[in-house]
Amino acid sequence: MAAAKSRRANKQQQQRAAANTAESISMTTNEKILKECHDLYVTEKNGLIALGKEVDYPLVPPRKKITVLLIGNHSAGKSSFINWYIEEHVQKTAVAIETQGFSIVTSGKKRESLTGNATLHLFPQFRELSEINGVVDYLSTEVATSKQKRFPFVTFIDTPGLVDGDMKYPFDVEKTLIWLGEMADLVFVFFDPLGQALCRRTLDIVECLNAKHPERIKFYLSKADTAGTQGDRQRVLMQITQELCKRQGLNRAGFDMPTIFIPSLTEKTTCDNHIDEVCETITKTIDRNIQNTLNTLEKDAATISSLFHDKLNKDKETNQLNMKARCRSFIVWFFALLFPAIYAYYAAKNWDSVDKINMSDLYYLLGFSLISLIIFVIGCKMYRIKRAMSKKERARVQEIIAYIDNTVKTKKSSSYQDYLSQSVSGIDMLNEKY
Ligand SMILES: Nc1nc2c(ncn2[C@@H]2O[C@H](COP(=O)(O)OP(=O)(O)OP(=O)(O)O)[C@@H](O)[C@H]2O)c(=O)[nH]1
Ligand SMILES: [Mg+2]
Repeated sequence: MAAAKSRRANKQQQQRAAANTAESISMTTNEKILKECHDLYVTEKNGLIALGKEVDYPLVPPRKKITVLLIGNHSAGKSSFINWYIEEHVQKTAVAIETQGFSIVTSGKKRESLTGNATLHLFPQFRELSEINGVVDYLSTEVATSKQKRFPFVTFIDTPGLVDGDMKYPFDVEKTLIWLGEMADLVFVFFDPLGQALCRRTLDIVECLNAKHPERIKFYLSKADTAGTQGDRQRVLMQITQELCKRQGLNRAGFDMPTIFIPSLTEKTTCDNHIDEVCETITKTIDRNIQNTLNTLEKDAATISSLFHDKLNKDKETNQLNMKARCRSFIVWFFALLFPAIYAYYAAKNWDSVDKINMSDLYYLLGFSLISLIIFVIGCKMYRIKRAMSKKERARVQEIIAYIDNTVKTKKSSSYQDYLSQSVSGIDMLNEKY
């Protein structure tokens, strides 16, 4: 009996190791794709961000990870879910109010805990949070080395458990959660059966977030194993759904609230566990992020290339206009010189001696000189030359266009192929080409 049990455990271990290896292979490809895309944006020489600046097309580097925000009432199991997902105990969990601030859990090379300021350095996208009084003191980051599931592509934000009543937070918790919810790719709302599942604060925030990005919000009945019998669970679900539907902003069609629980935290239960669906939702969002990154790269490369083409065309136009302006001015200057020349010719022809020069000749001379001067000034005014690119500058722009059209676009295509080859067979990909 014991031997059979150990054989089963061994088999399970082997299966898990195999699954992890398979996952790490696909992860390496995806990681490689995201890194390559990121590098195309940030490299010093010919980085898309630097090139975009030259043509007034501001760009931000693509995100390597998606952000998942977990909200819910106190003790709903938010921190336990993160620990379960990454298979590492980085977040404190207990029945007492545990998470009192905002904790960012991200993957890295070394286990490390960062304070608020260090967090803002690591995640500049959160800098705006410092405008909300007191938040930075309650902000931290946990860097974990886990490579489990899709953790290398996810940044979790664990939030303080919400409670109603007199509980005072040392910062504006609603405002902070709404701000975080707007920048997150996914917002998981955990309702637990025993706790204050219908906490007004949680519902207010969810309603506010749902108004803007309903597709990002996913509701779960967490710790579902603690709900008692199947009938009790049904009643809890009904109660929560009714309470949610009372709010106009949350009364939507196709409402779904899967039941989830952490397998290791439960004894025997007959409850259905849909925790794998949560992982699937994360995986789908990561995959969408990779596709979005590649699509954005394609769009940005095309836009920058066309802006540099415009720059070349504009320069060509400027050169043509400059040439026209030069020709016009030269013609006008020619006439400016022609009048005094004709006058000088006739004067020289009829000139006998200095004594014979009379006043009218001098007036003619002055008149012609004045007319020439006026024509000359008109010529100068017409000589309006705009700055055009030097030969060297034109060559550089052409080089940039060639780099984007050849190197960047080729890299994007090969990255797409690599990405698709993880899920689609070679034959299908060949068909795609035609
Ligand atoms: N039975 C069972 N217990 C769970 C489950 N998830 C979490 N718990 C327990 O519930 C308690 C609270 O879990 P936490 O993960 O700390 O909850 P939290 O939402 O982070 O709580 P706060 O940080 O206070 O907001 C802990 O004692 C966990 O062990 C679950 O799925 N099933
Ligand atoms: Mg917690």
